[in-house]
Amino acid sequence: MTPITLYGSPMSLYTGRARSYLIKAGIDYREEPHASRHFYESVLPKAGGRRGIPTIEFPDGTVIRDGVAIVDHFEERNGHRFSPATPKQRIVSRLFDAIAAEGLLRPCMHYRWNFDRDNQDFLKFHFQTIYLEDSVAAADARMKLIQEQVNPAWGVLPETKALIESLHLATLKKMNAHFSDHPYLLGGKPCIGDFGMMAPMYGHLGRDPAPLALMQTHAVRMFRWVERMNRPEPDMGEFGGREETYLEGDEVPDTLIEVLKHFAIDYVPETRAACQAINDWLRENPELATGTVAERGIGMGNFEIQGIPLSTMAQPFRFYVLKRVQDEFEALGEQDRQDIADLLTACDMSEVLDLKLTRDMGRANNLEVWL
Ligand SMILES: N[C@@H](CCC(=O)N[C@@H](CS)C(=O)NCC(=O)O)C(=O)O
Repeated sequence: MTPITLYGSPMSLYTGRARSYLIKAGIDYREEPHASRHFYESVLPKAGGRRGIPTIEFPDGTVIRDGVAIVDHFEERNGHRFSPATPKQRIVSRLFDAIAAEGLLRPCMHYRWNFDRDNQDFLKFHFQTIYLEDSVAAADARMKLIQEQVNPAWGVLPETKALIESLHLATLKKMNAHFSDHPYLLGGKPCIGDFGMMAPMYGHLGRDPAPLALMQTHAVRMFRWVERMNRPEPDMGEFGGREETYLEGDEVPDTLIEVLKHFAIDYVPETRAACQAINDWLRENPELATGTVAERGIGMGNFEIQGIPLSTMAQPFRFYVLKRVQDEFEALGEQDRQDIADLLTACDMSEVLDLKLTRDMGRANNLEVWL
């Protein structure tokens, strides 16, 4: 059978999630840069005109843009192979996906862009590969734009450096403790949350020279998880005879609760602030037609973490992914909901069930739209 094409880049955050899924699901694919004539002429128009990666193309020419939609497509086709069946594990899997892919951009950008000596040549090469024409100048312009405009909008500033670094070192420590006991988040098999975690933890934090060295030095068991997630076999020999299954009895290990509690420090206040900023905007724009494309950022959310003030771009997509956790929760019976509420309280995360946009989002023509 002809393989599918994955348009992506080794350095890309979101390609890391889709690639790992394709590998673990045993789907035959070939990865290419989104810089060919074919991409611009045939793929881009079908991707809603948004030149984002990951985007996949099937041999029949069908295109799916967006990592969440790509994973959804294959989960649907393979009987939800990487979605746990029990309530707590289902919620935790989706919650990791939501936090990891949308809530860890600050360390990703800080460790990529603020370590010039270690990362510069490496990044230049990679940025040049994503342009077809005038690639040196195009890469320079893109890198400048990210450093001058994107990073500040995501709260990567000199005054947040110490905070970002202390939070990331604690992330490494806590995840390392978890992956010392378990090969994957929920046992002997990856779940949707593992794939989400590959977004920040591979392309940026587990591959760029400076943060990779940090992970290898401080979190070797976590580094092994990153490797494992990019291999088709279970690759968990050091755990000796582990079954390729999720933990029994809907168990969520304490080590994972510790990780979520740590993520809550940053994720909860930022999500609360973004929710308010986007809902304010929605209130001011009641005439927005159904099907209007949801922009990547809508205004700024203001909040504090450990006494440090931050102002960051409020992203509707954060809620597009978080809503999946909330929908999962609302579909459960009363007892399960109570158990989940207790679990989330233990993680300092109970608020995430209530942080909702006043308008839902859907997808049309491979773009996120307001419903
Ligand atoms: N929601 C998308 C986000 C994809 C995305 O933003 N990808 C980045 C690279 S990692 C990109 O293409 N950025 C370029 C752009 O948005 O123009 C997903 O989950 O796949």
